[in-house]
Amino acid sequence: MHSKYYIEQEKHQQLIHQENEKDKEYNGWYDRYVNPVLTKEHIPLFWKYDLNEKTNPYFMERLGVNAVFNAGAIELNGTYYLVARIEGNDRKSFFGVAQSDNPVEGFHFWDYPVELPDTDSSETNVYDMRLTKHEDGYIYGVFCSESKDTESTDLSAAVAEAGIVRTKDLKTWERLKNLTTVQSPQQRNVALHPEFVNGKYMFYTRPMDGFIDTGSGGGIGVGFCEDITNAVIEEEIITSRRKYHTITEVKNGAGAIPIKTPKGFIHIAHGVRNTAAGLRYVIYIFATDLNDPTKVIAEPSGFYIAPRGDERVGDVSNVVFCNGAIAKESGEVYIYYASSDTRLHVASTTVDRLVDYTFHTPTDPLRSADCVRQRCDLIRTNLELLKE
Ligand code: M1P
Repeated sequence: MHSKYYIEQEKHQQLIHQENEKDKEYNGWYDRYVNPVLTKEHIPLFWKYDLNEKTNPYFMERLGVNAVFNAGAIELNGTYYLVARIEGNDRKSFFGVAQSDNPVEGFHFWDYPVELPDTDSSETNVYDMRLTKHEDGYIYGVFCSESKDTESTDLSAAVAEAGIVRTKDLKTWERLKNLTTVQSPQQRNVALHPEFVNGKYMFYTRPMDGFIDTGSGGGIGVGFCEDITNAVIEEEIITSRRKYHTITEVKNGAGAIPIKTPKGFIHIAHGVRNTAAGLRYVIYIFATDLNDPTKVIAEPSGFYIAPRGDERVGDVSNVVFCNGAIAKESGEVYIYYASSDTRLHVASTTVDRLVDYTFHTPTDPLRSADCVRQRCDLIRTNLELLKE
């Protein structure tokens, strides 16, 4: 064993065991935590270094890791699991399971990353797994499966599809056929609803014309299929629509698996707008009807989480992105969100607070004049109250 290993391993252990605490920022919606829950430094040393002094005299990383971010999340028997997107220095992403007994600290990776069944040699990259504990008894992982677009002369042209795996223990994964959406050539940010709807599996989709461009795809859609082992969606119904001059103007996409509350399913999604400095990704909330999950029943105005401070800088700056949250039976909610495609954070709230936020935050009136009227109404009422 190389002597440097012990020095680096000590630092690694300190990082994994460091306590996390709530940030001082207040908004009433949630608490952010000071430390990220996963970073590239959380990757075990034996994933990166050859530990043998003879073959690695300079103790160099042989297979570096560039970033750890966008994680699916699930609680099983009181343990918290994150299936993170890990990006090697070679740009390829893969998945790794990290677990902890505490939802805000102590996450450590299993000895090996996930080796998904390799069923298609044209699949080049996989990322962003959403984990659904489905009422059929399986845990499903739905992720982006990316291949080169062989019909284009552009070297960067790619095709994004939704890959589907299922498991009972996060260890043995059964690969199913990729999702087919008859109306949309490409898909990303696809997630599986946890319940059957009229006896069918329901997916949240994000129809796209191209790999980056959502083009004519109007927003987040839903679609149904009978057979999950050959999932074909004939028709996508757009629920959360992209709108002009809002946080979703360029694109949006499903995030965490919706949280079932007495008032509706609460969705933690992402919205993208353009700026002179490039795309800005924020997290927003909307709710759908318990009896008709295709129907949006609440759309609070604006963003719920936006990149802040150090979160704003990374490989793809000015991005926050969520594809995993855990809602405990006690009502506590942990939202795992990544910043700037580089690291993973947590924010904590409760179902009650989420419901209050979702159903009592005013909707976006879509015009400055109406927005200022909306704010003046709030100010007037408050000033009256302050006079009392
Ligand atoms: O780089 C920001 C995000 O971009 C993609 O999201 P979308 O498809 O909505 O543009 C995803 O690749 C995601 O992984 C990434 O965080």
